[in-house]
Amino acid sequence: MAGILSMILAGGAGTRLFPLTETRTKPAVPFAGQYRLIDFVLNNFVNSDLLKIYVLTQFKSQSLNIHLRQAWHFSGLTDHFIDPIPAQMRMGKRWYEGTADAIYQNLRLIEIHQPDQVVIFGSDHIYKMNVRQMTTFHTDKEADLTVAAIRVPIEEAHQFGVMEIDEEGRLIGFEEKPANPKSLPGNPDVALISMGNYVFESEVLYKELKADAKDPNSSHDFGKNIIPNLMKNGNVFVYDFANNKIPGEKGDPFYWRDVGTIDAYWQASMDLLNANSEFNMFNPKWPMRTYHPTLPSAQIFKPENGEHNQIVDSSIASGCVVNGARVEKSVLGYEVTVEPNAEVTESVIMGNTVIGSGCKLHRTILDKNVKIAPGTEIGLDHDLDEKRGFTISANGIVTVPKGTVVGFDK
Ligand code: ADQ
Ligand code: ADP
Repeated sequence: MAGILSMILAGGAGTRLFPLTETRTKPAVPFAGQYRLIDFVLNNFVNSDLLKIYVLTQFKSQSLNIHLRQAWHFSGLTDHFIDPIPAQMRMGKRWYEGTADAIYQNLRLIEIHQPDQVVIFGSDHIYKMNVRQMTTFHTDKEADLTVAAIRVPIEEAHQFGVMEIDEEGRLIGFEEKPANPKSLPGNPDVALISMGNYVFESEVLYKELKADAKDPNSSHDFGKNIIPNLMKNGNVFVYDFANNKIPGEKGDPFYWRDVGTIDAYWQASMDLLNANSEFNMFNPKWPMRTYHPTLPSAQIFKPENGEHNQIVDSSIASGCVVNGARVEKSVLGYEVTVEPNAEVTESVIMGNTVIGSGCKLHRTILDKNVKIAPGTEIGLDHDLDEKRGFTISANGIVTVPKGTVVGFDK
């Protein structure tokens, strides 16, 4: 049956997010307590009623695969699926070389389904998008390729594909990660950039990928090769994210964050902790699905010594116990215990962690399975944190790797 086939690129190594990506691929990095990064794009597809989805994986995909099975597996109708596809070296003894090569090596899947269009999205961003509005725009324009676009401050534009369009929205200029990005006409402070989300006519995609595979000078990447080539010879349009409408949305509908670095990841985590958060997780017309383990509700106890809890502007997942502690502007993922007199401020605690009594954690990310001895301080003395082997970001966020035990005698 013809229609739309969706392919999600989920193979990113995420080197700039190290050490959070030491044991797992970037789309599997936990976020906002109960979620993983890939949940955001998958919710976009499912809420847009696009339910034929392949998730292309490559590096360290074990925890992503398990998450997909636990959170996103459905059975019944055989033409509705969310299937992880591991890299399988179908085109020779090599892993995926670039994003276009990841799709090229899986062209067989497109042949099987014979869709009219193939929708290809990345999986590293926090945003909501009604993907159907983009595919409708693509069909109305009779485009070969449509690229989703958003405006960003000019100083951030060098990290992205920077685009120029004509009055009709046709792509007339594209530079992947330029040193000197072009601004929007009449607006020197802002650039129009690619969100890394594409809608292709199947036949065009097929032809372009076959030709690209033969080019020995290509990096086999959508941003570096396929888009600039097709722009010269084809009908390429730009879908402006500012036109996207989410039903019932109360937050900033154009919130979009690339959480590619520790600082961006931390900031996006903090963004969720306002009563009027820019990114609204509470829209019943746009449910945010994920995996929910069998855990009791979070418990806030007053311990016997009478310490009081002080919890403000925070997000606390199931299985947590806060025992007479201060938790401010922080995310506690599944199964975090915070003991009496501890202080956790502006921090992200991913889960399965004990923070001992009297600890102080400030602007710190604890990956999963960390144990902190009573009285330990993290995030207050960066020299000490560095000596302990923790990572300090440009903006001073301390990240403690998965499974670290801090402060206990060896
Ligand atoms: P980048 O941010 O550099 O640029 P890239 O590393 O190409 O993005 O990753 C795009 C997506 O593909 C991510 O979801 C990633 O996980 C996945 N991916 C990366 N390598 C992969 C591989 N080998 N196999 C499978 N999946 C892989 C892109 C565009 C820019 C655009 C930004 C927006 O090239 O033009 O501006 O995304 O963030
Ligand atoms: P992450 O730190 O990314 O959450 P985990 O090690 O917790 O990674 O693994 C994620 C998921 O995979 C969890 O549901 C966990 O129970 C499961 N898991 C991890 N390793 C294995 C394994 N070897 N066999 C079965 N399940 C596993």
